[in-house]
Amino acid sequence: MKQLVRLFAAVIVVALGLMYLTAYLNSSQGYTSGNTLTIYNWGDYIDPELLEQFEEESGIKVIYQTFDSNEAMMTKIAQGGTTFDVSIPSEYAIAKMKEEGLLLPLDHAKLPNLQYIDPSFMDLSFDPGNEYSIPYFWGTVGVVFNPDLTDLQFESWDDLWDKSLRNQILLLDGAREVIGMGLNSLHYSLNDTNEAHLQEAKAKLGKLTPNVKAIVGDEIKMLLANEEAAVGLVWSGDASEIMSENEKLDYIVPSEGSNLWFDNMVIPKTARNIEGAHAFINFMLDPEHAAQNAEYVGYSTPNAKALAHLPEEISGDERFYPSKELTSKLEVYDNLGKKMLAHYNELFLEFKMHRK
Ligand code: SPD
Repeated sequence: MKQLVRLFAAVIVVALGLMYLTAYLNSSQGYTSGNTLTIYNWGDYIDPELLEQFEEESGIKVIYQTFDSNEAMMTKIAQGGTTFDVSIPSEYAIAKMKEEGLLLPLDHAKLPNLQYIDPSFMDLSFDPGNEYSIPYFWGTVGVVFNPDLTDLQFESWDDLWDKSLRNQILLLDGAREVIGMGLNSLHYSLNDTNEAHLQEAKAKLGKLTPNVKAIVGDEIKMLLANEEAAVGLVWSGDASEIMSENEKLDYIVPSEGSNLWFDNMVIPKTARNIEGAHAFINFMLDPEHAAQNAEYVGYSTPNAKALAHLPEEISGDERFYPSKELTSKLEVYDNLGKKMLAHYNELFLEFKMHRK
């Protein structure tokens, strides 16, 4: 018994020691307990040097976690039990999170760098007045292809169904993107909710199966750059990163139309450090930081002043900074409502299972 008591006392002493040491280490770096900021972002979606710089400048310690889909992120925030201070959802997810009371309103007086955002990215229909969200990156969905491995030019989504592409296509793991591609290939809207059209898209996607090598997350970039497949359905920023690794590859947005998307910074209702969250958002809006981030991750910045800091080969590349004429032909995802979004996810799951 005495031994048990001694063991218990020893465990308590070690635990207290560790707590003291952590608090000391944090305070010696300028952090105080409670002065942390928990960021919940997509994978591969920030230059880690910027996180270090923010920590140094603000004295706030960053805790960083990632997600791989809007759906996973929304579920985690809605479940509660988390303390995320900043997250970066896409437009339809922002509309849904607003509707479900999952976001806190922003104080624009604490975001002076908001002045640098190109006005065409402000005040969009999913968040009028940017009451809850601030532009981070934007882009399109399209096809990246390797001309050494295929002769196709990919003007149309239908090219993906070409027999020569057997086991040669990688798809990004996104329900809206894959079902949207099926709908667009049939000349339907990627926000279509007509059940007959959705079933038609599902049947058409089923016929794509022999050509699909894998449905993957961020590793799609490495696989395509290493020429493990000829073609990928990707977000434009990933295409830009792949192409900086392997210059042979090219990116197009098919002629039937595609998705124009916006990822914005928000403060979820789980936030504990609202002051710090505003400081971080403002830090990321600084033109030099926004340019550094865009150059690192390969995605397109909505920060007009940041563009001036980017090399012309990036800011002038129409594949990733397309003209207003092209973007006006693209569709932004609508918030289709809880039931319809769940239905899209179900159809996507069935497509994935059908492949096995
Ligand atoms: N590495 C992942 C980057 C995430 C890009 N978000 C695109 C969302 C489109 N709805």
